[in-house]
Amino acid sequence: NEKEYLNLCQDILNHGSDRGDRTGTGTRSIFGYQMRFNLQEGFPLLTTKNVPFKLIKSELLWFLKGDTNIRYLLLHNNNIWNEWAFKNWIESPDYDGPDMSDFGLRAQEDESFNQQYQEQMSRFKQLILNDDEFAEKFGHLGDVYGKQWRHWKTTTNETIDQIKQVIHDIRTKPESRRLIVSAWNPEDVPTMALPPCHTLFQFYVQDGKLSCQLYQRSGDVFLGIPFNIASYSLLTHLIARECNLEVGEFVHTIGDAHIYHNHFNQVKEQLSRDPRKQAELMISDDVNTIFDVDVSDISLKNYDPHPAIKAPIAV
Ligand code: THF
Repeated sequence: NEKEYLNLCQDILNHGSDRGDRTGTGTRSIFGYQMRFNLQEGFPLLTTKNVPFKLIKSELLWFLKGDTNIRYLLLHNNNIWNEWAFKNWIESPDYDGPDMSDFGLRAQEDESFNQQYQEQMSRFKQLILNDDEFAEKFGHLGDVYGKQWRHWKTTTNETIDQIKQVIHDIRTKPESRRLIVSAWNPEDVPTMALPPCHTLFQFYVQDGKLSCQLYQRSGDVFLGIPFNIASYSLLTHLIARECNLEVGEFVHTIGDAHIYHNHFNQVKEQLSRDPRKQAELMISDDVNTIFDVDVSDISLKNYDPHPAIKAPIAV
């Protein structure tokens, strides 16, 4: 199972093209790749490095709540989306600190700048947590996943709850070939902090088992993809439970699958490690519906990974 991921890494290192990218970091990339994870064999959280599952849980529950404000994530000690909200603040007239343009790259190259950046970032986080008006103004990432999944806006000013709809359709028309949720809304793309990487997913029911395929337009293979695999596998478990089905497969299809140049050493370290037995996912029996599931209702049994491997995120 985990071999699927390790093969992808090796394939990019061996056969990828070195390319520039939006973030200025540089990547090695291939186009069009598919991995399959049989969810009956265990939960596909990577074991060749420690992947922080609690961050994956709170991010997915944040999407499922239809929330697009990072305040919820910060309340759960989840910092993975901070940079994108921070960018809105430092580019606004309200920002009164030192120049933060291009902070992602400069923080990695210049230690004295990095200190300034850390100071501004912690000020930003405190404001989001403690100042309602500030959080309302700068905590939103635009019309990202939560908005499109739960409150897709129509031309007639109604909203479509794609998650509720797809659950209803899975229950009533399991053979449907239209069990789709789309996060890609061309009208909203220009105002999103980051246009959705996980563009569209589709469900499929066979022999009482629910499978899910994700089309991801762009994948940061070292940092993002391990999160995405676990996140959509968890989503498949949650939706299956809601529909009284077993889990089938998670099929992960990626457009531009890339490794950032400053992640190469980390990937090689990871490839030198042997995968261990997969963890088991546990969802509390107290959960009635996935719309009121809490982070504490979801846990892993027997997750025994190799140590974490640190890497800088490209912004
Ligand atoms: N931008 C880039 N360049 N890569 C991405 O994967 C990505 N995401 C989201 C939005 N923009 C992206 C954010 N998802 C980490 C993991 C997922 C993220 C962002 C950051 C990360 O740094 N993970 C660390 C642990 C971090 C921690 O402990 O706080 C890790 O080691 O896994 C694609 O969804």
